[in-house]
Amino acid sequence: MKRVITYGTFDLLHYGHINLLRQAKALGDYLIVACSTDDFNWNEKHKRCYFTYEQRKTLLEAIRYVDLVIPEGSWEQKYTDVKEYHIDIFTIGDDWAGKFDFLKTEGVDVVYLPRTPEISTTQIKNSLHSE
Ligand code: C2G
Repeated sequence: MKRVITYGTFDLLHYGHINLLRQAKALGDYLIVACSTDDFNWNEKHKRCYFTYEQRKTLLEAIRYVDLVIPEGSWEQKYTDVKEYHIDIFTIGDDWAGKFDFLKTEGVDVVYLPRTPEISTTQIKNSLHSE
């Protein structure tokens, strides 16, 4: 039973997120998604989400590839998460390539997946504003 984890905000859920989650699940048998809390988004990523954490969590839990959603409240929790959830593979989009290689020292495979280039939450917001 290979256990996979990935992290993200997943605001205004779109097909780029789904592509990522489908590929993440295909790496193993069980996929955990650590969804950034509203505080973490604002304090650490300076992102103000359209949907609240609870709304984003509900959306993620409805995706067939996702087995469990947990909160992401800090950058550092990855160290403890991979132990607590017995993770075999950490994965994330390749816009983060190289940033989480330190997890290899925790005995975790690190896989950067290809990001879907033409779509982003920011782009969706901007195109809606310009209409
Ligand atoms: N993603 C993607 N293609 C897109 C947009 C996003 O593959 N067009 C991927 C990102 O690479 C990431 C995931 O979808 O793996 C979630 O993206 P975001 O919500 O933007 O997450 P991010 O702000 O990158 O947060 O600790 C890590 C952070 O929480 C990652």
